[in-house]
Amino acid sequence: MYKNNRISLVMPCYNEEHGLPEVFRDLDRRIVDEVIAVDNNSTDRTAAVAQGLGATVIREPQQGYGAAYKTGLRNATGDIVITMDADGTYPRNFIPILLDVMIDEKFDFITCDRTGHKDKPSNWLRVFGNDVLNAFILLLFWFRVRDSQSGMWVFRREILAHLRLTSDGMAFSEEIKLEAMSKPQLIRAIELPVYYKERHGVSKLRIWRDGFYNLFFLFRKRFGLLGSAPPLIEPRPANLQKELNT
Ligand SMILES: Nc1nc2c(ncn2[C@@H]2O[C@H](COP(=O)(O)OP(=O)(O)OP(=O)(O)O)[C@@H](O)[C@H]2O)c(=O)[nH]1
Ligand SMILES: [Mg+2]
Repeated sequence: MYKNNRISLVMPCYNEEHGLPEVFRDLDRRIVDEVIAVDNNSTDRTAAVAQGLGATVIREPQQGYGAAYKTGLRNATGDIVITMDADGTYPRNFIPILLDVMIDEKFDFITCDRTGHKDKPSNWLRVFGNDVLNAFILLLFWFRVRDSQSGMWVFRREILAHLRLTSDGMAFSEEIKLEAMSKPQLIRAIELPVYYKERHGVSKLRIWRDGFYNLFFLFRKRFGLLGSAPPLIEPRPANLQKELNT
């Protein structure tokens, strides 16, 4: 619990037996009530390691970062959801700060920006690819994001009722930002800097393939070629929503 909010952490996990212990090493379980590890057909000991560390393991047979996230987010029960990779890259010790900003400043969605800091100088191709995708988001959707590919978000679970999330792949990361940050009348969103470390275990990112797929995805999203997707959760009944707002 944090300031009377139940907190869920959701992580997509594909062969992350080496990354998971690093995530839990400094995860404050007094704050995070529920950890959901979505095991995506791992061939290593991911599920056993996650369970041993106290996570709830959910298996998602459909391969992909987005497919794993959709299942994990549908099953999260917290008032506030935090996401991160299961590889130790995102800072667990920023969680209370991000929650403070979200709760005290009344934000609904925070996306974390890694571009200001890296433990080691990063692969230039990844930085370049991220910048290209950020530029196309500006061009096509007319809003600015510094790190469109970041995988750490903090948000009120109830906003999921307003998001149309179609991607089953790596483009899920840019899509959740497009959906959340393009509805300022409904969802108060902000991008905040965090630090980012070297990952434990092997990277699943296929730079060229995922980069072009994510670029193509932006065009398909912009021109309505993705079909529609139902929201991951039901909207709260209007009478209850009114009571909450009063
Ligand atoms: N690529 C990929 N990742 C998956 C899948 N299912 C779950 N994941 C998880 O999605 C997260 C992101 O993948 P990473 O390999 O960390 O990709 P990345 O963060 O862009 O690259 P790194 O900086 O090298 O970590 C990790 O926690 C993976 O375990 C899948 O089917 N494909
Ligand atoms: Mg990662």
